[in-house]
Amino acid sequence: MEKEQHYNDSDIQVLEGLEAVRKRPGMYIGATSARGLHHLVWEIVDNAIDEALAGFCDDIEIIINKDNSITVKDDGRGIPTGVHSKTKKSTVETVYTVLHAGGKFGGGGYKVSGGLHGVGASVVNALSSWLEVKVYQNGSVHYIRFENGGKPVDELKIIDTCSLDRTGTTVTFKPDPTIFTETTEFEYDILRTRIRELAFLNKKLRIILMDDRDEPKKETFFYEGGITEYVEMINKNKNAIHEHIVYFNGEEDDISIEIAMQYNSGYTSNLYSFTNNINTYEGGTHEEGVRRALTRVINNYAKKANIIKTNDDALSGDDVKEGLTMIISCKHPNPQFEGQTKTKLGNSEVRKIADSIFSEGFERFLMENPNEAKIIIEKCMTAARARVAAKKARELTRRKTALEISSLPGKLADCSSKDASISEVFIVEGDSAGGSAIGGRDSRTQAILPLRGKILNVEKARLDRILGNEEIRSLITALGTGIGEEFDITKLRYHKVIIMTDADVDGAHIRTLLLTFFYRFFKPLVEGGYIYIAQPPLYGIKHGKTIKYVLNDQKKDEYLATLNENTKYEISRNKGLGEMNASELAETTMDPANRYLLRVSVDDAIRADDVFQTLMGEDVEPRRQFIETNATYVKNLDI
Ligand code: TSJ
Repeated sequence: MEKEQHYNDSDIQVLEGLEAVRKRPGMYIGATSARGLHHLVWEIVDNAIDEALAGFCDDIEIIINKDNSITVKDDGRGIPTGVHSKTKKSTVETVYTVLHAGGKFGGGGYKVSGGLHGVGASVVNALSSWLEVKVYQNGSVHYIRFENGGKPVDELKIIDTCSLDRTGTTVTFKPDPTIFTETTEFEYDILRTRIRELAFLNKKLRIILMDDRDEPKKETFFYEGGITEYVEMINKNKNAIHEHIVYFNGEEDDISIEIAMQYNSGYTSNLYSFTNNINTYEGGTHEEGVRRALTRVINNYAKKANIIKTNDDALSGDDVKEGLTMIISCKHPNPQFEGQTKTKLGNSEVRKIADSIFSEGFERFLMENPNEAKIIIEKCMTAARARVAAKKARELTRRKTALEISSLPGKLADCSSKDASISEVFIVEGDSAGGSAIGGRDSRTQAILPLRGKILNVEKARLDRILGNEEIRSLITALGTGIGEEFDITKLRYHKVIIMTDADVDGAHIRTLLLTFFYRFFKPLVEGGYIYIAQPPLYGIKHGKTIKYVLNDQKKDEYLATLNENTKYEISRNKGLGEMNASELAETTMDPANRYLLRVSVDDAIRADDVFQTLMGEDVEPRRQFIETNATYVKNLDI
């Protein structure tokens, strides 16, 4: 009864707002998959980061609790606890119940971070079974709890005292399983990757991540050097070719730009840009400004040093980024995000600011460090020579395809459909798995491409050698899009490109190699969501004459619970796809009606690149460590 007395007209309006979020969660957090689930955490963490950027918070703690609820804690000023003039309720309650209210309270804040849609706390509340807030302020602990998708149980109340110097906000929420039907289980590594990134991007901010579930974990992320340390980490398993990590920063019209860079002996570039802590995967004006300046400054230096004599010898944008690891971080009070995934910075004024901050700093660096300058220029000149050689190699492959018109690779068992939108290709390791897959496929829409052994380590080879590799060439021709300048997504022959490897470390390794290859050479396919990972079952449960294959531990437990108590059974861990016969493979892994496919995102590809570096880099030590931590699975890995 008491509860009902709280509700008046404006309450009803508010609840309708949150109801809209529950009706169409995808509109607010992108999806209700694992990705959307983790997005909830970022919506809350962003608020704490804002408080840190405003200069009032040094420590943030994120805890995955035993029940898969999440706690986010900061030591900032605490959300204002007074009555809000518009809603006549506490600001805390307002922030959590009015759409788009987040961050706009109290004023004076420099709102720079922001989630996918920047909608904040009320959306998280709407999509949670329950959510609790504690605000520590002026010696009091203020508390409010919401239940059933954002309904306040009571108004904001003081429940305790605390020491006067204790301030901050603590939020705990439990995602609603009726909304997140795929999963409500948080993945430590997903949270870890982004939290570490946030710590790199906001130097001197300390972020602690804890996992209180079965395997307790605790890690602290704190980087005095910010993005300089980020570059150092990326290059850790590569060979840096010059000593200093070059760092520049500057600010103009409230727009600040930071750049850190270092060349390594590899052939690919690792260039990541951010605006207000958001990864601008699609680049934009900050990136364009820096790239333009990099090419110009290096060419000018090489001309002055008489290394380049004519304009024909000028270095291209690709030449100067070979082996370059670079992070660009921009903070902008009013960013315009454009592009297909809204991850491209559009503000045109940033181009010139980024250009001038980078070129002034880099010119001076080259002047003051002639030895490092020489190493860098030489690296770029070598890249330019390789570019000319690669062009010749590519012309060769092109002429060949022109002659043999539709020369699909012999190993490809193509599907009969020519409609790419319903066609899929399974990339499988080895001929025996290939045989099972061919036997089990629906030949109308499913093509099979068996690869022999491991594909080339693209990190260690230049384009001319990569194009010379047979496995890679069959992959490229099977996909149909061409590569590099010729890439044309409309020629893609299958809209699902499915990596199907064994459920063991060897399989994971090959999957990683393929993901890295796709990320490096077919990025639009990764960005467009065309790349998938098949999930072969992890276990076989044999009882009597039947064998039931199950995807993972959870499904195993679920299935065992359905068996009679005295039923005898045997569990085998599936080692290879080849161990299943064609119909078993089809039923568990390939048939669209039963299978589980994972769609690969750019984040996954970046993480794969990380693992890849660990496994394939020059350094033995990190590889040894990786194998030690994953020792239980590493039986077949030949090192
Ligand atoms: F919004 C939220 F609930 F998601 C959330 C907010 C979650 C977490 C973990 C922290 C926060 C938060 C908000 N931390 N710190 C603040 N700060 C303010 O809201 C605040 C305090 C004072 C003033 C002021 O001008 O006096 C302004 C602001 C924005």
